[in-house]
Amino acid sequence: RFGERRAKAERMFSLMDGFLKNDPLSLQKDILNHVEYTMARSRFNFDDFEAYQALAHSVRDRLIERWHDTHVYFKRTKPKRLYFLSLEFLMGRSLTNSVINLGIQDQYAEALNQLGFEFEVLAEQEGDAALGNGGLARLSACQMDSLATLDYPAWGYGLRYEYGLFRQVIVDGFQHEQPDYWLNFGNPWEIERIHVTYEVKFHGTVEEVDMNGKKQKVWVPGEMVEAVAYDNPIPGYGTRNAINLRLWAAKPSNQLNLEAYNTGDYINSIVNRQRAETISNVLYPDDRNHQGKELRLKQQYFFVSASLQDIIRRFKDAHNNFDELPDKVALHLNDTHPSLSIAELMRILVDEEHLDWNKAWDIACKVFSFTTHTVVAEALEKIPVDLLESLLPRHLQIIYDINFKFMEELKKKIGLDYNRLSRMSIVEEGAVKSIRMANLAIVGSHVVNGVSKLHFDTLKTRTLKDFYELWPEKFQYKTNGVTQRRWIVVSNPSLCALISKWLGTEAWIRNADLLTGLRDHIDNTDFHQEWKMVKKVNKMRLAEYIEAMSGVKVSLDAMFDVQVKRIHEYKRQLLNILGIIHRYDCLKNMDKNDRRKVVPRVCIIGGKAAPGYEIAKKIIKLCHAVAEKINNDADIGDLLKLVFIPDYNVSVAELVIAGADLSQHLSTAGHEASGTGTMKFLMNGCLLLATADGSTVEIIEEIGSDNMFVFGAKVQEVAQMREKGSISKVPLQFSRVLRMVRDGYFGHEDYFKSLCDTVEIDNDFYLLGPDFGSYIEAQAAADKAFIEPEKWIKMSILSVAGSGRFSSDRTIQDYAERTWKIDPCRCPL
Ligand code: AZC
Repeated sequence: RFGERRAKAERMFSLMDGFLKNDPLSLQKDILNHVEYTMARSRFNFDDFEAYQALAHSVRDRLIERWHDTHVYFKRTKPKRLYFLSLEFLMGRSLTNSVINLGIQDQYAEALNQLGFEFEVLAEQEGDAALGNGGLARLSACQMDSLATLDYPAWGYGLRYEYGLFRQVIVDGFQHEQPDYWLNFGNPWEIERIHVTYEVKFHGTVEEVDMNGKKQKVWVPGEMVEAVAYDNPIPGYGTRNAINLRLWAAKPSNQLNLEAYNTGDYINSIVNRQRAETISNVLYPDDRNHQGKELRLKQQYFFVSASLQDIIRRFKDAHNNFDELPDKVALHLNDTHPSLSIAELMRILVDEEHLDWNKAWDIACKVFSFTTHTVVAEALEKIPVDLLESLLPRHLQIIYDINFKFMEELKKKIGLDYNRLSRMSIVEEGAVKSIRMANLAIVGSHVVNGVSKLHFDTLKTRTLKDFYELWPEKFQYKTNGVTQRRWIVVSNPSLCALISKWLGTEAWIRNADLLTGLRDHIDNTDFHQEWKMVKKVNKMRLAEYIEAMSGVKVSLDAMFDVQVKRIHEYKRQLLNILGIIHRYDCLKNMDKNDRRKVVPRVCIIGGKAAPGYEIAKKIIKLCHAVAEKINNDADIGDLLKLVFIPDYNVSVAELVIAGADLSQHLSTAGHEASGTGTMKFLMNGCLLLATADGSTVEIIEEIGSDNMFVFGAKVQEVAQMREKGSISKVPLQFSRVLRMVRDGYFGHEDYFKSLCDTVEIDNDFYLLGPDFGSYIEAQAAADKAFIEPEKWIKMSILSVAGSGRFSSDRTIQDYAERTWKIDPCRCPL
């Protein structure tokens, strides 16, 4: 039999002529084959979208080769693996990123040229994969890119939502949400694995059975759903490795409910089965508030159960003793969303693998690590006990058991300090008895991470103080990073070429620390000229986009000033808009002579508001109302424009960030855990106007506060100001612009009333009033710097030169060494 198998393998091997070839002619043949055999279109008649799809399929073939080899290699060498569990991944587009990471961009460009197509034009046909909300989700995507590039043996696990984050449509200045049915036209980047499926159980009861004289809990489920795997290859740059992002979709279970069929209700039983699919249907569009929704909990457990079954199966294929689990598997919880994994792993180890509780717990704690992305304790997830009891009865018992043991241990350490015990308990006894997911994650993990130095300090001294005092050794931070592959190489090709030229190497694409080399040319005027040209080209692209989206023509001489991110009160887009009103007001009161000295501005704002977040939606409307007034004021002309870019997403970000001169990061100090937009703008030579919050504090350390515009209350001051009340510190200009809004200068005064109320003196939680004066000063400093192009360009160069530390490669390496304890595993060529 062995001989037979071998002969078969040899024959198959001889039929394949090695790897796919990457010369332009072979690429052309492959693309045309896909036009004909995959798209079923005629080779003489296909449009740009079909060309994109055929192109994507040819890239996918090449990805699959590497992805296969990488798996085989991991399987053979059995390294310790990392499993990155996240309910959200904001991948954006894949085409350009893939060909760049595969190292075959030029070949493709040439191949397409000869066929009469332009690569960039086809790339525009791709829609975004938007399986996430904001910072946390894009961070996961950047980290996957770094894991692949640094050769770590890692897999990502997530959910394959049929509807990604809603599409934002603006009608009359109001946000409307439309479904993002991103799979409508097929998704060439995924591989459906119809044979990789697992049953996921819900509801039912827990029974106790006698097993060889030992009592054993058995969960008898009331509902079953099937999880099907969809694999998304993630290629590394400058390596053959391509890792996997496995996303689960829900399908009706194959375990037929025979009774329903036999009782004759055939139609209804099919309809009921079909309902299973709703579990993975839609991404919750709320990025901060996930409290107590049954479907959300179902999604979380569906995800956790499928992923853990898959992980444990793979572990058991290669190892036969669970003692080895912590040496072979690291499970990372990206925020609290996958925290049920801890209870699930305990259930598997104790109920199914019959390990003793203490042993299982010891293993679990060694395997899990956790990163929190939030600052305020109130934003931490809670699940009502009633809900959990009905949906996951066995897990509730396990969580109670975990908590009981934890409380016993805690009492031994801190005595009967009931206040503290109740704060730290996993179970919250309140009006609604709930499970605190963060507490579960902390208790069950061996490392708890913050996402910036400042965030870490906040966790230690405020949010997680009790836990920090108990287990200081558990707490770490890894300052976030973003991938320079996506945020320079893919999105800003002209800057990429310029950097490589002046550094004399492309090595910075794998080692961003080399960007500091740009400092060597800081006084070179040729370099400055080229730098300026690059920004100009990118501003042209952005100006065209703005005109197409909003009809507003903008001047390239103006400073492009951008604030793009989710709309939140703490991110203070309202401060920006009030600042713009102030600018407008000043311009209106200026004589001609003075106006001549003014730096023209194009203010660009973009971002989505959670559908139920009233105040955020009012901010969007206010932005449009103000824009309408300003943009139609012929007297002001090009001196000031305001545009709202609708439907902000990853691909829009690529365009906007590359074309920005100035970017704004205005969170009230102490509220932004990190912020990663800062890093993307920094890498693109855009100057930052920012509060000393989150990642900005570390950016200041790296490039110096004289290379950016820092303003506003510091973290320590914020607490004091809130205590004292801050009436005396609110400048007159602030009251004046607020009055303009209240008095209906921009119309809709009734609608904006509640928005204005949020920043009235006694109500101004995010301190817009007290920070207004220093905000206006920082804006003036930016204007002043902009009229000295030499100075501005140097600041811009120094921003990029200092951005190396904010590469996700650095973050991932740090996680690998200090948290996950994994080593690179590089698939040989
Ligand atoms: C965000 C934080 O708000 C942001 O400061 C941080 O940079 C980012 O995570 C990555 O760590 N948090 C979220 O996006 N949170 C959710 C639930 O979406």
